[in-house]
Amino acid sequence: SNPDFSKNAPGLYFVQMDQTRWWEQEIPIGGPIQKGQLLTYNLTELIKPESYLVRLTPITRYGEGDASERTITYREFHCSFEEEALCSFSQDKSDEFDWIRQSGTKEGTTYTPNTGPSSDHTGSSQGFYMFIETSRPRLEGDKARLMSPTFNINTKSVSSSSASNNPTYCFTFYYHMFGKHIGALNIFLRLKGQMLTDTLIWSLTGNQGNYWQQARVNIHPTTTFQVVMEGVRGSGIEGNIAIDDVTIEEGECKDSPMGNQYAILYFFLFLFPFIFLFCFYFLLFM
Ligand SMILES: [Ca+2]
Ligand SMILES: [Ca+2]
Repeated sequence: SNPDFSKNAPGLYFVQMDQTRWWEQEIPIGGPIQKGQLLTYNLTELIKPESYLVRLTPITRYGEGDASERTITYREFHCSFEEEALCSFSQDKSDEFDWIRQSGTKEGTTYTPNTGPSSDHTGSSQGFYMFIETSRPRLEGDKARLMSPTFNINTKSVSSSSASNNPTYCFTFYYHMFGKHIGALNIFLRLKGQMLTDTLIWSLTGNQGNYWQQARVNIHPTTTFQVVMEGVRGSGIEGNIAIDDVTIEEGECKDSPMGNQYAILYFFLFLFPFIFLFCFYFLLFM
């Protein structure tokens, strides 16, 4: 007999590996569901461990069905702001204004000419990014803070030779700061110990040109942490600051792969005349 989900909701249980506690959530189902229908559900309250064990139990009118389990592992956080859920980034409520999610096409948004990117970091005008709108009623010095989801530190990955006992993470993002009234972009590491402490880990002020650039910062959180991205309004309306493609990865920041490609290219361009001369010499005189 076909299970009937219409009366009850499947139960979703998940456990953070290395911890013993199960969280339990009920997934609300709007109406009867069809065979083969894809249901999606976002787990939002997670703090980042190495992996989760997720168990899904259907609850039908006849009782609980067979549960299925799956382990979900991830080591890297990446947010390109393509989804409205913002990868569980959240807006600070104690500041003056909010970051806005927008694509290069800027449909349905107010737009100050000559500032703000025409495409997201990937070059797509359909791609989304986050930005601060600095036209009225914003005033100089107004701040908008965007807070990352909360991450657990992975104490197991620490090498024994390391002097400190805390793992290193590489935090990267792309920024676009173009306009004559650009204020500042400040990045804080927020430690969520017994007290909240914010430490400034990166800051840039003023016009940086009409293109996306990447910032890379090694961070050394000692406890559960968030990264807070703060845009500060400058002296006028041409000061939209945009960000995109935020990542947090275990380990130290590496050189960008682009840099390495250029290094290899320059190496061969440098060698080419010598190779050419050698071949020429070989053909003529050997
Ligand atoms: Ca994007
Ligand atoms: Ca805000």
